[in-house]
Amino acid sequence: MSINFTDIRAQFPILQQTENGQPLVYLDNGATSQKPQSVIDAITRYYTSENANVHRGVYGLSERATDLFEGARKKTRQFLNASATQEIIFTAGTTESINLVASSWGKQNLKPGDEVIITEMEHHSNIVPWQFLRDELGIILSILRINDLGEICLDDFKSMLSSKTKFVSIVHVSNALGTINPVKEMTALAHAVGAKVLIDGAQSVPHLAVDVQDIGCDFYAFSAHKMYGPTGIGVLFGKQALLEEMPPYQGGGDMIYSVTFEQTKFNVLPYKFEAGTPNISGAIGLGAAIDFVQSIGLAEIAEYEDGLLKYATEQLLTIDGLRIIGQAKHKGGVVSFAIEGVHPHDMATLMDQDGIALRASHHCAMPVMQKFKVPSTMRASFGVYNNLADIDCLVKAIQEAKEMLL
Ligand code: 7TS
Repeated sequence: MSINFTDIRAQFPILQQTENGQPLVYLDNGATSQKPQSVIDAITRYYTSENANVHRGVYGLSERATDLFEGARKKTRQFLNASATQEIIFTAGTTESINLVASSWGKQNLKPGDEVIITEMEHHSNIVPWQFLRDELGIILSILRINDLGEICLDDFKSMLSSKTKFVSIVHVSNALGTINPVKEMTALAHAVGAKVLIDGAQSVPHLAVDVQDIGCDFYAFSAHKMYGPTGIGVLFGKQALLEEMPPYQGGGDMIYSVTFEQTKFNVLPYKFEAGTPNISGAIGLGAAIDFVQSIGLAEIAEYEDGLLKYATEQLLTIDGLRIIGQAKHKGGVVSFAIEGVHPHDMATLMDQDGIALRASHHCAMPVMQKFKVPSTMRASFGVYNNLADIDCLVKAIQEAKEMLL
């Protein structure tokens, strides 16, 4: 099915503006996506006529705000196909979701000598929290290496797993390489040795359909701002039985059932993990973002963006000296590349003059840069409003910039 692009693009006010006198070509969706009018409107409407704190007031306004907030949780449950709303914890984003699991589940369940496995293609937010635990608890942090195409090998993974492996934390779609990992197979393999599994879905939820029950993972983390929603809000899905056993991550209001100076009884799920006034407008914006992607259809989005990826790959490879970093068989809409003799930052600066937002960075995945022996790469990452003309524009601008720089 083909998406009507002009319509989708027209829903994003920012894409109507110019940058440096040129129409904005936004190709940094891996960092954050732009927001459609429906998301902006939902947040504005909340602050204009629905604002009150949630779960507290018995007056109508607070009840309406609570309904909207909890309505967003219901949408998120359905979006991930989780089995209960108790399994949906609102966090500040993927980073906080992973830190929550490392801190709460990790400290309760891991002891010296236990092993946590991550892959070589993780974002720093799925490396550093586990290093904290390694240094604090004396656990072993093992790295599943990737091949020169930027893929993991399931046989390598199988051979690493043992009764010492207690936790596996893996990225679903790599932000630096675009690789889509076989998370369902990896989850089954990890479960076979009794390990729990977290999937970092920051780069997957906007681009492909995710079903946490089908994957079978114990935890799934994502951020709203990469899927057309606001910043400062994200989700941790966790299996209810595990979340029930885990201690709270932070203490404060809303996460308690009763408090005396001697003892505090904690609230039920999901509130046990949501201390303090939550990001109400953020959750409402996330709900609107879910409505937005579902109105198009995740399968349609995945197919459309795959077309963009294939076209971009083909066109970029016509540029002399350009090397694509990350050539996995299964890839999401991310193309990382290096051009012989060109510093990525110089290129991105020149792109900006043409109104093109192109990322030049280590993409918070420094070990990936180390593996491919580059300090950084240029990265074009696609969203549902990008089109072939954006890619043509990018390729033409790179050709011109290359002539200036070399
Ligand atoms: N995991 C992955 C795979 C990511 O791509 C990112 C952010 C995060 C976790 C962290 O998400 P946050 O919302 O908590 O910050 N990735 C990027 C990027 O590629 N460019 O800027 C941020």
